[in-house]
Formats: sequence, structure tokens, C-alpha cells
Amino acid sequence: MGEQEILAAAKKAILDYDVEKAKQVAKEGLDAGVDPVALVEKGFVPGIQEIGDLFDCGDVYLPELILAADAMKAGTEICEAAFPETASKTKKKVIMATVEGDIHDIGKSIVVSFLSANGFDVYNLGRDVTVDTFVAKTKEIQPDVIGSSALLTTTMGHQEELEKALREAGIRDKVKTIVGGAPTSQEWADKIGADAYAENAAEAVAKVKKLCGVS
Ligand code: B1M
Repeated sequence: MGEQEILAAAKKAILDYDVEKAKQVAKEGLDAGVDPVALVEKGFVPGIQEIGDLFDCGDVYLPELILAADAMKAGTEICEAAFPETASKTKKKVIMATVEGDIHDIGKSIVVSFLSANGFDVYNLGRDVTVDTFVAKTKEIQPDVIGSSALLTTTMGHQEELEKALREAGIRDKVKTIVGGAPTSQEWADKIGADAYAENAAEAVAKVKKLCGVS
């Protein structure tokens, strides 16, 4: 299979809710020399986005969304393990998590992998993480940057609560913050007082580097 066929097969595996096929395509793609980042962004992501659109229209339901997400995770995890690593560590620490009430973590995991591959020491706190946990872990780990991901309009408000909680804990000026996730934007980051917003994983790396003064 050529690259375009592999990317199409990756997308199809998601649309078919096929975990085994997603794994197989990821492995075949990597063996064939396809860039793992391209495999995720141009193969698997368009598949899950189409499922999201179908869900939005009522053409697929939650069980199918869950199956598609399982296939997505299976494929992207294989690709993430193959993301090219930079030679040097930055010695900068980043906390990353999806906010409370939100279990979407596929995009956040991709961001974590990109940051790790670019030399950051990433503490992935997982998903459905409370503001209190963000604050406690910030005190414990003393990261340079805190990243929060929110995929729901009903959960993005926790990113604003995090800003407030960091101020109340007296540690807001000791750390930089970055927000991301589909309903968020630069306007949202500005409104809540976050230091940065990133639309995708590559932008997240560039913004976190800038926040840390790393070139
Ligand atoms: Co959910 N879901 N979901 N879902 N789901 C969305 C987000 C939705 C847009 C679908 C739709 O209606 N079209 C919609 C939200 C509507 C809204 O709030 N306006 C929705 C809904 C409604 C729901 C439920 C409420 C459904 C229900 O129960 N009735 C429910 C909520 C559960 C909860 O969290 N409490 C739910 C559940 C689920 C599943 C569990 C089935 C599954 C998630 C599985 C998992 O993540 N482990 C799921 C999925 C897969 C989606 C869609 C289809 C795909 C999300 C995804 O993985 N995208 C999504 C529709 C869509 O996004 N088109 C949808 C691929 C991923 C690579 O992109 O996550 O955007 P993304 O991450 C990107 C960027 O956003 C950015 O970089 C990433 C990589 O490029 N980024 C950051 C993300 N975080 C960042 C942090 C940063 C920087 C950049 O710095 C800190």
C-alpha cells in the first residue's frame, strides 16, 4: 500500500469501529515508513472527526462513538510510541490533564506525546481531574507549565476556575498556563487569563517552548 492508501485505511478503520484494523494499519504504516504524525493527523483524526459529525447529526449514537474512540486510541497509541524524539531534554516540567467532568483524552494524549518527544518532562494527570488536584500537583511538582484540556462546552469553565484557584493559592505567578481542546480558543484564553492557547499538538509544543523560553 502507498501512503495515501494507508491514510485512507486508517480513516476507514475508525469509521468501521475496527480496533484490530486500526492497530494493523498503524503498524503497517510505520513499517512502510509513513510519518507517525501524518498517520495520526491525516489518517485517524479525519476518521474520528467524521464520526463526531455523524454523532452531532444523530446518524450514529453513543455506543458507536465509544467503539470509534476505542479504535482511535488503539491506532494513535501505536503511532505515539513512534513519534520522533529530540536529542536533548529541556529540563522543563509540564503538568497535563483533562478537566473535571471530561473524559475526552485522545487529543490530550497526543499533546503529551508531542511534548515528551520534544524533550519536556510531562506529568500526565489523566482525565476528569479536579481543580484541587491541579493545584495540589502544582505545589508538589512545581511545573513550569500547566496544560488543561477541555472538549465540552460544559467543562471548559473549569479552566477559568483553575486560574482563580492558582491565584487564591498564591502560586499563579510561579507557573505558566496553557489551554486547549475543541471549544477553547485564543479569545477564551485571554478572557480567563491563561498564558497561552494551542489549537493542536504541534502548536502546543511551540507555545510551551515559548512560555519556557526554550528554542
Ligand atoms: Co464526545 N463529544 N462526548 N466522546 N466526542 C465531542 C467533543 C462532541 C463535539 C461530539 C459532537 O457532538 N459533535 C460533543 C461535545 C459538544 C459540546 O460540548 N459542544 C461530545 C459529547 C456531547 C459527548 C458526550 C456528552 C456524549 C453523551 O454522553 N451523550 C460524552 C461526554 C463524556 C464526558 O466527557 N463526560 C462524550 C463521550 C465521548 C466518548 C467517551 C465516546 C469519546 C471520548 C473517548 C476518549 O477521549 N477517551 C468521545 C469522542 C471520541 C468525541 C469526538 C468524536 C472526538 C474527540 C477526539 O478524540 N478528537 C468529539 C467530536 C470532535 O471532536 N469532532 C466529541 C480527536 C483529537 C485528536 O482531537 O480532542 O480536539 P481533539 O484534540 C486536539 C486539539 O483539540 C488540541 O490538540 C489535539 C491534537 O491535535 N488539544 C490541545 C486538545 N487538548 C489540548 C490541550 C492543549 C493544547 C492543545 O494544551 C493544554
